[in-house]
Amino acid sequence: MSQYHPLTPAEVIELVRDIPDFFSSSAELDCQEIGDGNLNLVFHIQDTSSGKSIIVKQALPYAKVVGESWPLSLDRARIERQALQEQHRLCPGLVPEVYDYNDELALTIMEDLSGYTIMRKALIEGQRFPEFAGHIGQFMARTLFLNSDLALGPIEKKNKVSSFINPDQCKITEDLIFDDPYRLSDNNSYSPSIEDEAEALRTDGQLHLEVALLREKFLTHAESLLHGDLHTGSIFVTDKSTKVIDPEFAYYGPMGFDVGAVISNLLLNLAGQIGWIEDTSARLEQQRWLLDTSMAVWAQFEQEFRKLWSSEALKDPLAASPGYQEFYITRLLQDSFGFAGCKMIRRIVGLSHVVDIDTIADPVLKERAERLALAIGKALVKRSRSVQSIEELKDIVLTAAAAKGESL
Ligand code: SR1
Ligand code: MG
Repeated sequence: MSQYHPLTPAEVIELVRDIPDFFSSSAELDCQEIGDGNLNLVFHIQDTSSGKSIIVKQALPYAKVVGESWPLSLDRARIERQALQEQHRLCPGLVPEVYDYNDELALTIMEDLSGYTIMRKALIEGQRFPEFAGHIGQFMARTLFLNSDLALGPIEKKNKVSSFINPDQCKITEDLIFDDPYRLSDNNSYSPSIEDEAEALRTDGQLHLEVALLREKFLTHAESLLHGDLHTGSIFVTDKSTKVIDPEFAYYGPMGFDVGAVISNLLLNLAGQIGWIEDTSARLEQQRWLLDTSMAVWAQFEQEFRKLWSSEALKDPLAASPGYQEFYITRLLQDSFGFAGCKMIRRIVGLSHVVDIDTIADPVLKERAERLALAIGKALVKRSRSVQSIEELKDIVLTAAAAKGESL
């Protein structure tokens, strides 16, 4: 079975029986393909009597969301698996465990997260997760700091950069985040009611300059091993626990790309609440929680990052230079704002949207949410190079909302 082909559920069952000490030899196994993402097959296998379960994720050699006309390298499965193992090593409670893998079949066998909910879905339902900011702040601080030049020696760092070269996935990001939204492209999709907004994105020179500078960072700043696609669909939650999955876009890039991903997805949900919570005061309360949580994500990340700087940046005497840490953190904050803005814009007019906004049934409310998300996204990009404090996030969001006639 080792030659690559997309597996059938029957083949998957055969494969997982070989994992030592997991299922008993007499177990009745049920296997369902449950993948609802853009790129891969995901199989859920369960022992029907004990309930014990496991996940098998297999990469397809093309983008499932588009079809075989968009080929993708299967090496991304190896990259995803190695990134998962690395993230699990650094944050064992925040990442599922990898049990086994087969690089030829482009598959990873890992811990099942039944009992968890996809964060995006939970946020749409109006749930809140008080522990989330602390968990994700710690995940990002540890994975980003400890894989950067601040913590690694020069040879180890370059070896890591080379094993996480991920060209096909990076090209998807370049095209879908930094290119398509700002030009006419067959990849784009949005309803005709916001054609004026799409047209404005294509003609806004000030915005284009900022996006060009952010794209340059994405292409050239190999600061750390990123998750690369850290949206709320890649995060599983319960009241007390958070697990980060799906790092198939992992590569060495600018740290703010991950931080911005988390913030942007909370703010996309904030905009989407226009269409989800009818009662005004309940909606405002949820939106305030989302804004406060976006700021708390940064605060928790910054706190943990600074702690690591004090305890771990020992290999680099220059890391203690006066002012360096402040400069580094401020630049990281600015990058996070800029990438957050780019990620909001692409989810409204680009190829791949978010259900937080896309599945709002009332077209009028959906359009209001889209316009609010675009206003916040554009303001984040345009303000990114001058931002000095996370407090400015509140001002950006409230000002953009007021300009669109939305009270927050
Ligand atoms: C063709 S893949 C589209 C998007 O799905 C992934 O989650 C990434 O965000 C990518 O940009
Ligand atoms: Mg994904």
